[in-house]
Amino acid sequence: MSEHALIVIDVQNDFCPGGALAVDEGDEIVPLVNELISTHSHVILTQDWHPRDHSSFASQHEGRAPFEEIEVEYGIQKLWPDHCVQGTRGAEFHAELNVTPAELIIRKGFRQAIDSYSAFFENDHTTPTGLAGYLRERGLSKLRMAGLATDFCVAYSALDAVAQGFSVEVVLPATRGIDLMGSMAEMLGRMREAGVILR
Ligand code: VGL
Ligand code: ZN
Repeated sequence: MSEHALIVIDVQNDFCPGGALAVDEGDEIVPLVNELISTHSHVILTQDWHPRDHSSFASQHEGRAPFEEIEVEYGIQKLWPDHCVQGTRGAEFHAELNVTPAELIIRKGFRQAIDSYSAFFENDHTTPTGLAGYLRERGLSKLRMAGLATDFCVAYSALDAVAQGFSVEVVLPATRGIDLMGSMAEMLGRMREAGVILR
């Protein structure tokens, strides 16, 4: 068993084919993620968990369409199709994901007015989710990440984790990206530069 804590990011129906914000081949990572889950003694899951009127939804902004950007208090916010609404099927984990061994499920994006890509901080980069404190109290300093989407929630989680002093590996074959306007290349570059190990 690996001593790394495995953090499985947002393997939820809405990010898989047929879902509201489908990532190409998002479901294809599930067997590999399950293999990682079975070889790690500490498994943490994250779950994107938005209220129905979440401010990151284009539907909440008159005249705006998904994937446009708007300016908000904490900077630029990309607008998304309604996705991962609390209590809906789209917000549930993929049915084949082996969630049983998870020690912690961390939900994010549940505040109406602020989005949260990272498992560590909301998009204002100051509101913590509590994950860093949990990991420190548990003595877990080496992290390995997999899940969806490579260039959003996985990347921002990895960047925040290194900034918080954790060592971080991202298992790329166990991730898939959205890739909007070059975001995949950009975020892979930013992760590499920050010292994230890309496997
Ligand atoms: C995500 C966009 C909006 C993700 C979540 O999990 O990468 N992307 N909400
Ligand atoms: Zn979201």
